[in-house]
Amino acid sequence: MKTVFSDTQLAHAPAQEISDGELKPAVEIPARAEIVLKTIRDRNAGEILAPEEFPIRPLQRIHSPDYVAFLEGFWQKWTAAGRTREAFPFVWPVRSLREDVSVNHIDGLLGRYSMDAGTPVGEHSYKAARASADTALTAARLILDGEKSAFALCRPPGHHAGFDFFGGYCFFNNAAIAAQYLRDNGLHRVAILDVDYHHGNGTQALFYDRPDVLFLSLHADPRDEYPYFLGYADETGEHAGTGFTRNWPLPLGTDWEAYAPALEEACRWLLVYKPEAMIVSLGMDCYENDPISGFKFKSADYLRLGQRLAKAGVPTIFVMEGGYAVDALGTNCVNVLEGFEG
Ligand code: 6XA
Ligand code: ZN
Repeated sequence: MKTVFSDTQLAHAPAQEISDGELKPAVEIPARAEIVLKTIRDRNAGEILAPEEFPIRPLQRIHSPDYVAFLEGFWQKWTAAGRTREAFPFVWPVRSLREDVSVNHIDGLLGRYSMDAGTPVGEHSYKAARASADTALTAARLILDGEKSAFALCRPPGHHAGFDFFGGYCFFNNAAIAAQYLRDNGLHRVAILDVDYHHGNGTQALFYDRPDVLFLSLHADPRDEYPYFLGYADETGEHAGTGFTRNWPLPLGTDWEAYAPALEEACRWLLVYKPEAMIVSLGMDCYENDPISGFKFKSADYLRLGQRLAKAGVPTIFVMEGGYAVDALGTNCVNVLEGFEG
């Protein structure tokens, strides 16, 4: 399977993040991509290509132009305000505050365009996130050109990012951008299967009222896990999209044996929907030693995951999302890709 990746994606290199009431070393770091690349090379898991540079248009099919412009101009505004370190939002237009006002101050803008304080924004975040989206788009192009599978080694990740907000380490929703690109280039039915440990709230919301992109997600129960406010089983789509979103919230401590039946159900929905292509939002954070997660996958389970996904028989783009046990990340990720290839 071909892998797409650009060194520009390494430029987003946060030092610290806010978690557990302190500033801790960031976990969504360049070493994640580097270990995956190294493992692909060591195991001869296929060619590694640089992405094409796409114009801004495919991103703006998913994200608002003002949000994209905010990210592009962010560092200039931040430093003009005298700030020198990476940024964290801290005020949001929640219930009873106004989202329709256009604020000037960078702290207001940060809150307007984010969902959490856990996502550091730095000097190179925009260009790295653009390159990450280009990586997903290039993988989509490979599928349109007839490849049966492709791996978009995306980082920063994407599935929490919404129409006009970043969060959960995500800036541009790589999987959604790829799905929309497939739709805009002749495919009629696209499925997104999100197997990251966290619910892909951004992806779900972007396609919630649409029947042309099926969204299926297995994840830790949001009652007990980030992002807390979306990903419940009663969310099944709305308007024309009614029935085209499905969520399987699973309890903390879930292992492969407990996960597999939910995955079978999701695969049955795929079978019914008959997508022309599938995008797998591939997080490796269900792993037992993941530092921020609570599932119990073993490395061998990632081979099983790849094998099961291959049985769906659909052209597939793997888009990397989370997974923070860096030492095992390469093994777990390449296990999926090799399991898929058989
Ligand atoms: C809170 C946890 C962010 C989750 C990131 C992730 N800082 N999402 O892996 O899939
Ligand atoms: Zn995750």
